[in-house]
Amino acid sequence: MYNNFELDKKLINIIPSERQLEHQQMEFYAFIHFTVNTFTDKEWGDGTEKPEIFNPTELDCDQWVDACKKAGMTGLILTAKHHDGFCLWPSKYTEHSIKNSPYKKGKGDIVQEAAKACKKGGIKFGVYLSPWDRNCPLYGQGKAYDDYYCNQLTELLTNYGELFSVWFDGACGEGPNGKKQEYDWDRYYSIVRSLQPNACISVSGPDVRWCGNEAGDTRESEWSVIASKFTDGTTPSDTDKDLGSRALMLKASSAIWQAAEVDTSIRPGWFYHRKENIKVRSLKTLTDIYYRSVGGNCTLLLNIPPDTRGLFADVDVKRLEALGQTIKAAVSSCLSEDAVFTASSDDGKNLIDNVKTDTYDTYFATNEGENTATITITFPESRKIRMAVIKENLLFSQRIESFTIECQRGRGWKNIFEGTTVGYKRIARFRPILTNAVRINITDSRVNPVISHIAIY
Ligand code: FUL
Repeated sequence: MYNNFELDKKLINIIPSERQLEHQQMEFYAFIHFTVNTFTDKEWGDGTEKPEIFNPTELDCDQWVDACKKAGMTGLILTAKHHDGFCLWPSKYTEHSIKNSPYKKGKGDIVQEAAKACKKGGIKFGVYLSPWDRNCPLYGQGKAYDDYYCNQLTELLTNYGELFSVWFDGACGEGPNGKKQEYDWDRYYSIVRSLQPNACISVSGPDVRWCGNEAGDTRESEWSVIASKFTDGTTPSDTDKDLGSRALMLKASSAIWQAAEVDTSIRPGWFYHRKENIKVRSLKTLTDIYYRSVGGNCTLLLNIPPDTRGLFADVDVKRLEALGQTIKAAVSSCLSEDAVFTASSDDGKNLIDNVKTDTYDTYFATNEGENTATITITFPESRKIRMAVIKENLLFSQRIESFTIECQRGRGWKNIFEGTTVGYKRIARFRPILTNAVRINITDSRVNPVISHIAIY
């Protein structure tokens, strides 16, 4: 028996909720930062901006959705209100909104336009509603502001169809009267749960965790089973390097399921600035972020800011399309579909061939306590391989601690990849190599590995 069995048995009881699982399966979706800042060329408005300056001349949410879909995205989250307090929908509770702007002569509703475009395009929709409001005079006055915020939340959660994410930003600065607000998070959460029970409450909320940076950096070992409190009374921070290793979990007094979301922008800023047209991230950088996040047990929330016309700039559109093509091409021909899979051992009921199909309905597992496994994939003839995809069945938690990939060279085996966590999905990329067979060695796992899918490309 291996050392950590008792701890591991506890940890594998922690699994995602249905909404968390559905959210993770979305993999890659868009963030849209759009407000008065787009017109003032700023990143943070101070709330004194005049609604008259908000005037997108060619706004077309179908263009956004189309570009997102070409990139392979499955949803879109819109900043309905950023820190400046300006609302992209005609909220009943403030004059600081689109209804006092020249856009559609005050009759516009961009939350509605975006929601409709998503529905039409078949992708999901979510909202960002900044709790920090630098315009609202009630900000910093406790319940009075919470009432205001909850009223706005209720408008967004009732009038725009089903939402997949309600994204709460943790930023909490001073309001117009120099005061800070203590947010009544529990009250906000209960509104989301009652009005949009399927939506994930993201970032400053229980369902989806901020990855800890806005640069697109990822952890080598990304755990979704994480410590939420330690025995000494302290709590971990989203920016900690280690959130879920066994060594850390030994010090935890409670643990939860929370997968990481990588939020980053296609440009240096979150909002559009013309001078950043030459700083749109390269295809190589974006591809790398995609593989490290979606292929590293995270979801990817990539921001694309519309310009003053209300459209994505041409360079961004082209970059998104190229990204989508690159991602798609990489998995266009699966080399393991007709290969023979064998496993060093199994639990007698879960055949190794189950991993050929990408579903949680079937899976491969070893016996309890057998925390290692070797899966051999033999091709009908030698093939040039460059990538392996491994997925755990998250209904059985996240278990794999480490693995290696080898390929057959002559009579021996050559190590081509070493990894730690797998989780929802691990995309292992390596230098293209010609081989007859691949071996995936699960070198350590909690209790026993439960794998839903393996594919070689
Ligand atoms: C931060 C904000 O201050 C930025 O403007 C942006 O919205 C980012 C996603 O979250 O907290």
